[in-house]
Amino acid sequence: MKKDTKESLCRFGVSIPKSLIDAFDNYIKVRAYKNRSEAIRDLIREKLVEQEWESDVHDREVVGTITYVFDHHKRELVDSIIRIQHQFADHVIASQHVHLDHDNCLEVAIVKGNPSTLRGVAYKLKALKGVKHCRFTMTTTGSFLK
Ligand code: NI
Repeated sequence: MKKDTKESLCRFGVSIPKSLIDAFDNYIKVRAYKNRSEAIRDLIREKLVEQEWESDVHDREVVGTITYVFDHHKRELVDSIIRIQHQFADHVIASQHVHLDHDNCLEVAIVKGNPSTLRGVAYKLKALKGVKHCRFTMTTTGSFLK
């Protein structure tokens, strides 16, 4: 039997103060949404992904990226980064290194696993001396979202 991939849509009415919907319409215009529906769906998905990362609510597998910029001349920094990546080899599923200039490197580590472990990896990288900036992005495997 062919699997039905098209999910039925549910319509609902919401009462919102005029000033709030005006502000929302401005929000969706700036973000290039064609209509309110996709903007609202995205906001709902965003909150559901946030909930996935609350490990005390769900112990789901999540994915994220850790982006960090560092000076590769700093003593032992590169060794420390590699040590952390090996320590969490089951969680760091890929990484990409870019030489930005003579001194600076940018690396992106793609991480997968339970939320608290991934946070731990990001915190360890961020705390290293010589890491100038570190941004941790939490996203989803997509399995629980439509
Ligand atoms: Ni480099």
